Amino acid sequence: MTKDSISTPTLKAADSRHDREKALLLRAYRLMCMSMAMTDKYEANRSICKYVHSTSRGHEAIQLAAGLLLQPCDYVSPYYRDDSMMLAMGFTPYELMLQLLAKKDDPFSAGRSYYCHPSSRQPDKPIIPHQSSATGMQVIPATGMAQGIQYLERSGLVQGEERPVVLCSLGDGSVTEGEVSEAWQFAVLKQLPIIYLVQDNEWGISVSSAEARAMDAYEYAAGFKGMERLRVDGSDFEESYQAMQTAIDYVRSERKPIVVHARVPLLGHHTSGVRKEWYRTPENLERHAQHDPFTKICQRLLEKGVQETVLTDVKSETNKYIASQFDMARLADDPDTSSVRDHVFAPTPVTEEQGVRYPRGGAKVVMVDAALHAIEELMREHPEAILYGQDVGGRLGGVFREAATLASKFGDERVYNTAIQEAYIIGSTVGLSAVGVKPIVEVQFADYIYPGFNQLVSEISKSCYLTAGKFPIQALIRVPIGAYGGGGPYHSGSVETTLLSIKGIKIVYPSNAADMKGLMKAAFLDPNPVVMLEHKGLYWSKVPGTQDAMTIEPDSDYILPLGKGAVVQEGEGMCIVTYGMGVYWAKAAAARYPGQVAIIDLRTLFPLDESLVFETVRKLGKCLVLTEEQLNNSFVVIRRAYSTTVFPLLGRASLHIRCAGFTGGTVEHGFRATDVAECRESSDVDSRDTELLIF
Ligand SMILES: Cc1ncc(C[n+]2csc(CCOP(=O)(O)OP(=O)(O)O)c2C)c(N)n1
Repeated sequence: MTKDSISTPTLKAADSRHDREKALLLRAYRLMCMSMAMTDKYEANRSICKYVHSTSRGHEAIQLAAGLLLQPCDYVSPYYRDDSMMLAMGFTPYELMLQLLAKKDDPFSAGRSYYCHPSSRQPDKPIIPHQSSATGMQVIPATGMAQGIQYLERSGLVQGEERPVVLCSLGDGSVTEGEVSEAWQFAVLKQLPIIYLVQDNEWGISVSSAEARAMDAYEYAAGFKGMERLRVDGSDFEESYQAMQTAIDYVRSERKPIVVHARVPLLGHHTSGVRKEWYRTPENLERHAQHDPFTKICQRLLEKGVQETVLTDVKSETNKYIASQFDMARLADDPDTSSVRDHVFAPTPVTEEQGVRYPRGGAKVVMVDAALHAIEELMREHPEAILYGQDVGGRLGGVFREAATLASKFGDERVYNTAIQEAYIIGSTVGLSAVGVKPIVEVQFADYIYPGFNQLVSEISKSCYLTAGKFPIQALIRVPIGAYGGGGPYHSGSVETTLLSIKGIKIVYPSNAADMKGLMKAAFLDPNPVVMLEHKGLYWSKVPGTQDAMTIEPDSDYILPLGKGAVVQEGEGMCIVTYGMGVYWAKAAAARYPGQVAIIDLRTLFPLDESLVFETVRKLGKCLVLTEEQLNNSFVVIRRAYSTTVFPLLGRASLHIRCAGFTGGTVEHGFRATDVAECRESSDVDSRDTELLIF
């Protein structure tokens, strides 16, 4: 083991500890036998294993050391090769096999996910949030857990002596992912209590370390000032145990980050589906075999005076035990297919509109302030709520002043700037949510949500479903959106269709101040991830025709559930279904036809108020869908629910209109608001029994 600056007593030095060490070695040996027997069992039964799987063969020593040293108060993000670590933390082979075979009682995902993709809230073990298959992507959520723990400790929201650490485990191949860098930057900047354990077997899949990197993880970590580092031979159990003890003690006492770089051989296949002999030479396999942790641990036990017969007895007992566990798991119930739709979302407590929307004598408020006041009231009531993002801290309070004054009211520990790292901003909410902090984060412009999209898709949206409801992600993600004030191609974008393609998140798009405040409250109280799209052109009602976005400010108790649209105005002849800025374009167009045009403001794009839309369309027979999105591939056209389910019944025309680049009263290209009405007239003339798409 080499180390930067930490000093510890050596394990082998103290004779008085001889028996304890022998017992520990024997314990590790037994677990190693178990995990090896599992690898063999799975290999022999590949045809009945539901998905591809990886096992820890070759990585056992470092994983067992880590798993044995973690405490129930700790948090862990194991990766797909960490089955030995899982055994050492106390999970049974049977539990792991239930996931391998996609069984109903799989304690991690109820049969929904691959082998060794754990998640757990068992009280006698470390907490494990959702683990995805995306290599390296767990580093941001895991760092978010350490960020949350630090906040809870510093704000006095946790009592007691426990000082939890976070262990984030990953392969060497994943360290080259850009998101690892965002997480490490944040961890060293904030000095978070986290151990990054990199298991370096010198392979990605078939990509060798020589092809993939100019430096290993230990060398790379040197660039992150403030990151402590350890190197260890991860095939030697005693050395691994000592290194992990050192690392865990350091983080538990110093509350600072550390990278442990463990060199390990890869003795098994990459996965059951990608076989080692396809891409590794006999020489390479032989070189790795020389570092087999099993050979090493046997050797050490013999040196310590353990009889060889004891070792062979343990091995054969373990083989029998694993065989019986596998037989049991194989016979366990498969999931009930009726449960396949369960757990996409956790139930929300907010189902009804509550509180006073328009208090008597109340003052009018612009939308941006309605949002600000909602956040302020939430943060006052919930000390576990924090707000962060680019420029939202005290100096500026957001580029739209949408978070102005919050840092001075709640302090820099609760409201702060982050670097330009959208992946971290979004993905860290997974970790914060797992430790019980309620994050409100901001992406500065909708156009820049894309670097965070991976976290939204790979980690956030799937967490509730793939943990069978154990880890819904409570995350409120504020995103200023839309065309306003000459923003141009990178500051005016609409992203709702792209967001709507993600199953497992909710999307809110208010069009006025009262809705903004009520929906912001519901979004925060929702246990699921909610993206709040906030139109920049409506923030101050400065765009001509958007004065109605200013409303009387609702009382602090006002909450508006997600998924309920509003009838903005009644009309007899047709309806316009829209949201956000579209509401004001619709009103302007409809003014030419008094009493004729009903306008529906969707307010939430997912969940969608389908019953309101369908009832209105059924009643009026003509519908126009209006959006600010770009011309091609908007959800209003992709989603043909209205035309396929409603219009065929009526034999009437449906009309989808999309206005691109419209910046409130002026025309960049595309339509003027009045074009909407003109299109309506043309549909009366010649579009009976057809669906008309107008570009
Ligand atoms: C983001 C992402 N890209 C690609 C893959 C496909 N993939 C699965 S494992 C793997 C190699 C990972 O290597 P490493 O991190 O060193 O872990 P090891 O399997 O060697 O333990 C790749 C490329 C993935 N799962 N996720």
